[in-house]
Amino acid sequence: MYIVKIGGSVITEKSRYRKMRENVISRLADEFIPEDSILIHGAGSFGHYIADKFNLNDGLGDSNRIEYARVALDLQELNSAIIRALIEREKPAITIPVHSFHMVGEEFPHRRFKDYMERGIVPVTYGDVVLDPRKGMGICSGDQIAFHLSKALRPDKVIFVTDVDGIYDRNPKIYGDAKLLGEVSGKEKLNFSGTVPDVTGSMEGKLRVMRAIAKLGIEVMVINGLVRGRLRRAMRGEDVKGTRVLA
Ligand code: IP8
Repeated sequence: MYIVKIGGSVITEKSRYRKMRENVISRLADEFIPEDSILIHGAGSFGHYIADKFNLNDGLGDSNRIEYARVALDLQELNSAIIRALIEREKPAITIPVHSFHMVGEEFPHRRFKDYMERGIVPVTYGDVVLDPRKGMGICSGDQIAFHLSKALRPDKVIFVTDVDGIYDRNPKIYGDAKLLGEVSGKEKLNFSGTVPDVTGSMEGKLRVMRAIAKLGIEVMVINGLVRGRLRRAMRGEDVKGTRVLA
């Protein structure tokens, strides 16, 4: 069984509010292998833009209810585009939005994901707004969902699909001489300066989640979703350019 997490920066233009990359969504839907898989996607400019502007991760305030509702709607629209792209390719996919069933601090309800997979339907979920017992509302990132589902369902592999080839020793978008790392464990000294954190964390935080999944004994890969064929080949178990994350 595979869990695939597609980053928001792959399927949207992060600097333009609600701007999808339709051609990338179509191609990744082509490449995605539906058998025994769960798909999680990030929010990109359908979530982070408003979440950042109205501090949604700080919790529910007197005046930001409407923004929570708007982000939930925007994310449903992004999610619908992905579900539609899969269904158009005869890949049965169904959405399981986290805001509808999960409260932070409670055990993550994984059972329905399994139920759909057992029936040959791909459960698709995404980083979302979420109920929080302390601060009213908050945000649950796709990476956190990947961790919860990995812990409960023990997939063979978790593939993180990003907009770069993998994990580098420093930010490849700033440093031309950044070196792609074939493997990353806790030992390397990486330089994360210059990476722009979004509301759910920095690259450093994402790597922490990936390593937590690897610690469960699960194979974790980071690949580039903007390069044609990489997702398909990674899902077929072939060797692809990218980074293996070790515990
Ligand atoms: O893009 C964030 O999910 P992520 C969800 O997976 C929101 O970090 C609402 C910004």
